[in-house]
Amino acid sequence: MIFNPEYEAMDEDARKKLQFARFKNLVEKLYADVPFYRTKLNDMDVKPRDIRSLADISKLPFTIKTDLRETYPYGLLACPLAEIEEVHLSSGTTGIPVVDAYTKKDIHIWGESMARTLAGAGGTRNDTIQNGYGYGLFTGGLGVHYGAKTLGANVIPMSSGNTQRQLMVMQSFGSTILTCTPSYALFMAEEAAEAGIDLRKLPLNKGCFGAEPWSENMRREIESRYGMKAYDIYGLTEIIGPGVAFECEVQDGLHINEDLFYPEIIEPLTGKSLPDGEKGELVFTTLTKEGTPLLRYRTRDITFLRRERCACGRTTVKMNRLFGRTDDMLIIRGVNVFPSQIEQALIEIEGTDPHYLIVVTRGPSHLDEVELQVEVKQAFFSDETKDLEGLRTKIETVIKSKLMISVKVKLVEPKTIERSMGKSKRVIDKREI
Ligand code: DLL
Repeated sequence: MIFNPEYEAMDEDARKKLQFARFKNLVEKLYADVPFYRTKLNDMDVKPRDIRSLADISKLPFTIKTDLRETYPYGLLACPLAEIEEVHLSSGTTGIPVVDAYTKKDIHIWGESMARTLAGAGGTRNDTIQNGYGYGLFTGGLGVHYGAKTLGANVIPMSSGNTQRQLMVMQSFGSTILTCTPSYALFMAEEAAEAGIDLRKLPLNKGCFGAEPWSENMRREIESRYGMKAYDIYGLTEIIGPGVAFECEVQDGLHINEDLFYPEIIEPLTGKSLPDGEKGELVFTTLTKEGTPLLRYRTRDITFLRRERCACGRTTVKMNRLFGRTDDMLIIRGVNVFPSQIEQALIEIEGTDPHYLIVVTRGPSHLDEVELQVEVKQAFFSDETKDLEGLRTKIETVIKSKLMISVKVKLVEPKTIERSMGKSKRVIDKREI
């Protein structure tokens, strides 16, 4: 079912006109209301009146994660603070979070874009949606929640974790749609098998999975274990959260809600625009956002765009499943982590050297495990009274509280982690997904 055919199955010329009107409006608003953007446009000698077509977007500056960090928390606000009714955060490179501030209309549009997403998977008001994305600052929980409400479905706000209870609820309430990270879906399937629950016999028949990389292999595995259809959904906090793009029942590429988020693909090194079909970095301009609208935001995600007639009837452009990122961001159990954040935490702990190695694996449980190897300082190591166990626990606690991920710390002797003459290798990612 197409949730909003007026926009999702719109004639392409009409959509282009709509996108242009919204885009022009955005540039005017940013120039008038956000000093950060006014300065950027002035520096490039561009004025809102120079925007005469969508193609003129290439005259405008990009926005990058550092810009968000430098303007934290409210420097990019484009409306009075009193208009903001909700704020979400996700990890930034240095531990300064990325902020998305939503007005009433932004929340309404979030609900709309997520209702489209759930309907893309075949969801209707008759569904019971078991929402296993984390509720809180992470956008997954509330994003799906608002979408379910807009769709008119029944939503069970489980949040992530508490697997035994998830399985109990799934059985008692006959959940028909599961939403969570794909790795958590597989973990739950393992637990169900151990508890002797045959998921294929439950009413559950579809799931919307995203927030981390996953593969066709994982899709096949989830589909066969649950006896359901598994759909890929994509989004990022900076733009809105989930609701940016989603797979339809054809399961071949993700439809971008392009009346709301204008996509471009660029060559990461030069910033040059690339044509449809060519792989590069995905860039979004928010077309309707009021709280924290963004111009040409560089997502660091790599994909290509596909403009083709889809059998589902939607006319929106599709993005391919992601190929990876242009930066070193890791996603550990759905939490975004930059190696630099780990380094920052270690610098503050006495007794350690900033030489470390992050080894990520995905065990038989399908959940991510992190071993953090840390070099102990020579002086600490030769100290008779050294308390290695205390130091290990301390690092684990600090990382947990600062980065919200659990790691297993392995302390190693000074100078044992391989040094590099160039870019040091901080991460060994052994996950096969
Ligand atoms: O992960 C929003 C979301 C929630 C999407 C629930 C889907 C479902 P962030 O925490 O800001 O937001 O992380 C955004 O996660 O730039 C991608 O690198 C990655 N990501 C998100 N969806 C997918 C996906 C949410 N379907 C970052 N496949 C993005 C691969 C994904 N990577």
